[in-house]
Amino acid sequence: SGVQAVKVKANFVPTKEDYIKVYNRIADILDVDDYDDGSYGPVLVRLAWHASGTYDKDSKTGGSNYATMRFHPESQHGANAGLNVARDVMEKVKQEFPWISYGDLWTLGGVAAIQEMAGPHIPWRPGRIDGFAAQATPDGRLPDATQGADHLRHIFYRMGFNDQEIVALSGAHALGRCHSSRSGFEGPWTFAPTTLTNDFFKLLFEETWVWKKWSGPKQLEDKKTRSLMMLPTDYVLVQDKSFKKWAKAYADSQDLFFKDFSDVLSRLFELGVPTEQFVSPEPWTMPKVEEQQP
Ligand code: ZEM
Repeated sequence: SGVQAVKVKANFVPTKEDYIKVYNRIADILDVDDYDDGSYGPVLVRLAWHASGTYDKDSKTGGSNYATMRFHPESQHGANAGLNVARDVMEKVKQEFPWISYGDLWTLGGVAAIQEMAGPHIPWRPGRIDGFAAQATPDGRLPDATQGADHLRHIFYRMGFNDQEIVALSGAHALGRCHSSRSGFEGPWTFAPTTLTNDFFKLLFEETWVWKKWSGPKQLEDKKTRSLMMLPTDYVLVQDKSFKKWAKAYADSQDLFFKDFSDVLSRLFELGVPTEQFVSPEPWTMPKVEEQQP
């Protein structure tokens, strides 16, 4: 009977193999013909980041645990404009794997997207639980791209990150693009926005950046092709002395960037999750599709 079927499902305890199935499903649906640069990958990374980056280390509120961006008003916060696209993509996966929590699904989506876009492994483990609208944090916890170094430090120190980690995290802007309909800004940071590289840092140093003349918010464009962009907060990474040291190190070594990016992203995606909730004492390495046995 139907009652029995529900009972069987409630007793289901997923293993690492089950999470790999979810990973593979996400990997399957990343590439599309009719969206942006041909991949949902970048916007899925942005969803995982915005779900996690609301964390405040002092009050221990926010972070990826409760996936509160599902609810009004957090879903409508200005910083989250356009992330309905990513939540809709993830919802299709949720229908197929209803046992996974939204927080686990969204962070695993970020991990799968980065790894399948040629990035490093991002150690990850499940354990986030679905929460309620009342657990959402107030608007204003995510960074504002029009601001400077003080603001970046204020926002990221609150999450528990240091200058080196702020710079490493910013390297995610090798991926994706700005949409004037979402943030007001426009354009990609690199020529290969669906492949993770250290090009974001290289371009910051190698190109001449000039203020774009347009009616939109203040952003920079590369003088040579005028097809790439930098946000004011990206540009401070080569203006502030402490940030610049790390930006140069990452421009010089993609290996160093990948190692530091992996470490800091793994931590970012676990912000706000009580340790005892995790099903395993250490994060797992989820194999890329190309690394799995056929
Ligand atoms: Zn972003 N980001 N971000 N970011 N971000 C945008 C897009 C993307 C800032 C920011 O204001 C913006 C991190 C840090 C910071 C991604 C990942 C990560 C956009 C464009 C803006 C305005 C949104 C749009 O119009 O669609 C600021 C100020 C940051 C402070 C340092 C961190 C950390 C990230 C992940 C680790 C990604 C992947 C995108 C591209 C999304 C897409 O749809 O292509």
